[in-house]
Amino acid sequence: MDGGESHGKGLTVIIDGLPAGLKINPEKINTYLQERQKGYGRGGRMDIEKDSVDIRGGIRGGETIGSPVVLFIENKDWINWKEKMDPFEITEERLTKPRPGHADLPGYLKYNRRDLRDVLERSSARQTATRVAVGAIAREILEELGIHVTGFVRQIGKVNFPGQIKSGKMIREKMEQSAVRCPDEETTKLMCKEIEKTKQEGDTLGGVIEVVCENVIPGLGTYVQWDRRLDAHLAFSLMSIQAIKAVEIGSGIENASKRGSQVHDEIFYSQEKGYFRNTNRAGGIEGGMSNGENIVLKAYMKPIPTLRRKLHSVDVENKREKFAFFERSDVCAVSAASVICEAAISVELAFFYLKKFGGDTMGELKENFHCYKQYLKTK
Ligand code: EPS
Repeated sequence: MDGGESHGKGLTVIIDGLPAGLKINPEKINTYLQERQKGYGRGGRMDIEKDSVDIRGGIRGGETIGSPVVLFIENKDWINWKEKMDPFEITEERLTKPRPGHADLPGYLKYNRRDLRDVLERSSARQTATRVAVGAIAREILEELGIHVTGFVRQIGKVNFPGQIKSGKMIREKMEQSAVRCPDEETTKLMCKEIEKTKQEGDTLGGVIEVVCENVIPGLGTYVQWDRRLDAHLAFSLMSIQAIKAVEIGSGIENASKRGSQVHDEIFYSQEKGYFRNTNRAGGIEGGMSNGENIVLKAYMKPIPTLRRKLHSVDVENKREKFAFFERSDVCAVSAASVICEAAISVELAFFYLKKFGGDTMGELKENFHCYKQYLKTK
């Protein structure tokens, strides 16, 4: 559970259910938070913020102690919004011209507000800073179990990187050097050019993020109840990120127009590898369970709805035709979203590992995990 407004004092998140004995390094959390802030096409707000984590509970001596972990991330911009964001002050200045594509209008109707700021403050993607902080902790659990999750930018606007990615781990360095978290230098240049052009035209851009999960054991999730399927949970966690409007598992979209014989990944066996496939169109999930191949997902992000180019709207005060309001904003946040998708999938995977292998402590979790791996070798 997390809370806090975009221009309020900061964001708080409480993580319940972490095993005791997990080593936590705040610097690693901070590096990850700062990774989310980067990316060509981000707006002026990112020059103000320098996200870092303030640990307020659940950790002693550099490790978790079994109690809820409480994290706080300060909003440096709050100082500039102190009066407007005061919990008791009533400000006369109001936002009344909702942006198409944003939460503004439905949120205003749902919560019976007079000022659209009441809606935009919490619906803002600022909230994703906490998801990334939680993701940094989830990654520590996954790392202990040898799992790697990589989220990179596949497409911005119409500029697509068509290369095959077999291992996310291998492209990490290239991706982190790219201004848009795309592992290819040439495509990065084209993407930046496209962002610049869009910015000059007062418009915004979306794109596609790909997440690859490596070294995942078979048997996470289950078909026995529809609400425990791994693919459903992973899709939910990506769809819950602001501006993500579609999710694809493996080559799910293309598969729909092919024949079964062209789609399903045939099964092989060898002494060294055990069961394996030569293709992975299923994206590592069959029957709602991981099958031991890489889990591959794509998240499709719509363009940001705050744009300088005017969009038609209605003033909610007097119902007159007006243009939607514009505030300082990002032109393209697909690279930030790739960090958020990576974090969100890490959280979900860590949750499934904890569920399968249990454990009040990291020791217990690892022991159960190794027993299962031994058992798999006998099958
Ligand atoms: C956002 C608008 C911008 C973004 C913000 C999300 O902020 P501001 O209104 O302060 O210019 O930069 O993203 C973040 C603050 C962040 O940390 O990612 C919006 O309206 O969703």
